[in-house]
Amino acid sequence: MSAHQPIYVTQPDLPPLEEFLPYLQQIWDSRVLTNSGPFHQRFEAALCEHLGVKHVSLFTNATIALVTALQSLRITGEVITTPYSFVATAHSLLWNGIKPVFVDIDPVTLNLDPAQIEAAITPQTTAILPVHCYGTPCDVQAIQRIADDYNLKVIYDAAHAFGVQRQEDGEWHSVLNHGDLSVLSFHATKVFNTFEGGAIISPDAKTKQRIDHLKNFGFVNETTVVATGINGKMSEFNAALGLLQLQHIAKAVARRQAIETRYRSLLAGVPGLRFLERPSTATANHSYLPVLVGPEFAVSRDALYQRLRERGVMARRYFYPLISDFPMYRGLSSAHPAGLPVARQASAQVLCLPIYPALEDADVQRIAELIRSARPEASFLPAAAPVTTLLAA
Ligand code: T4K
Repeated sequence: MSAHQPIYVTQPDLPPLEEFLPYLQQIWDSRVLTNSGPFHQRFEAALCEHLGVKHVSLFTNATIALVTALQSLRITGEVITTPYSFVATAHSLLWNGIKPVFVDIDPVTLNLDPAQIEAAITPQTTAILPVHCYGTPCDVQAIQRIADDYNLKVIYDAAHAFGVQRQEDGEWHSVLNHGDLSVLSFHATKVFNTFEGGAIISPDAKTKQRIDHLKNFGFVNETTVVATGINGKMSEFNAALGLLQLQHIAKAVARRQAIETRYRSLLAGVPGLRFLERPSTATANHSYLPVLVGPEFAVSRDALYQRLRERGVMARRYFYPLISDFPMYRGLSSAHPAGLPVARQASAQVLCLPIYPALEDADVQRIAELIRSARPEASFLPAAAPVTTLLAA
């Protein structure tokens, strides 16, 4: 790592360019650039196979996919969601004229706390929008029980959960099969990227068809429009890249895992620093590496963030501020800080360390040393000595 080369929280993983050129050649030859072309269809089929899901609808990004997922299930009124996420989660509700109702998160997983959900349900509640934060699965069974009891839909924001599986009855199954719909992101910063991209996972062909109509303006054929759809289509370029990226994802996740293991061992036992526990009943994609910087750590979270930045290490505070603190949300009664103590504390303590396949072991070592050696800045003047005394001395 050169002193002049910043290290960012992530760096997109790309295949060797020469591997992508034949795909580009096919697009140039066919002149089919978008509108469900051959790569789009092949990528959807390959994703179903790779992820172990029934139906995939590709999208231009996860935000439009979330907006469309809510439309497809005709969600209205109020939706219960987490304040501890990227702002797109709640924005997708406002874009549909739906009122977000924030409830607190679980202190271990940092996902929506099922124990808080019931108290937030009103006659206007139609759905729950949880997030598998950092790829850690939500308590899908508890959430489904509540949804069944109150006849609510569940849409998972699974932007972080590419490839994550849960152990169920002794077998491994995709976490994306839970709820009514799940939404993936293939943004450049995600563990699996198509530059920009996203997808909705649906359980049956009819739902997929409705979603596919909605992402194509509502067209069902050349002359018939059945819904107020949007343009959410993924292009052939992104789909072709995704198809190729699938060949490399296993190696990328393995490298991420090795990096996480290294960080954990180098930073083991540092007072006040806590890694999130990984549930043994789920696989991890190592998309993010959050640590919680508690009061026993040598310096505050923000001082550590600043110390790293000054030395070219751009760790990020995902997710600070809380969504509920942004201007378009903070007037909601559910946004009041008193109701969200766990989310508030996590947001004040979290720091996501750089993790991506090209990150070198020496970089991890240096970042860990920078964290281990953090000390409060020495104050310039002794605290008790007034300036006049010093001048007189
Ligand atoms: N739901 C959840 C739970 C999400 O986390 C997200 C997105 C969404 C929904 C919406 O998904 P999309 O509609 O985006 O598909 C980033 C991403 O832009 C965003 O996609 C992501 N979550 C969020 C957690 O992180 P920023 O503002 O932190 O991105 P940025 O540009 O600062 O990138 C972080 C670092 O990554 C840069 O410092 C350098 C590196 N980088 C970034 C890009 C874009 C690169 O090396 N190359 C690149 O092309 O939001």
